[in-house]
Amino acid sequence: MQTAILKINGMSCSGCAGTVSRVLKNIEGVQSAAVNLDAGNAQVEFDPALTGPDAFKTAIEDAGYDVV
Ligand SMILES: [Cu+2]
Repeated sequence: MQTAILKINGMSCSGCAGTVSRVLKNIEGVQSAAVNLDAGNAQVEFDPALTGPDAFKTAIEDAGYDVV
């Protein structure tokens, strides 16, 4: 497993954090996703053979948030 920390812009409430968490966990190969609303980031644990930060960025942007 590998861990990535993503900085996310646009999350304004716990609903946003929940959405981001859900889309990340829906990606095949993602083991866990911990979204911190106050810090505006997400810590993702994933299998690098199956997925990676590019897929996380795409999924988060599709959900309406920005990865910086
Ligand atoms: Cu919100």
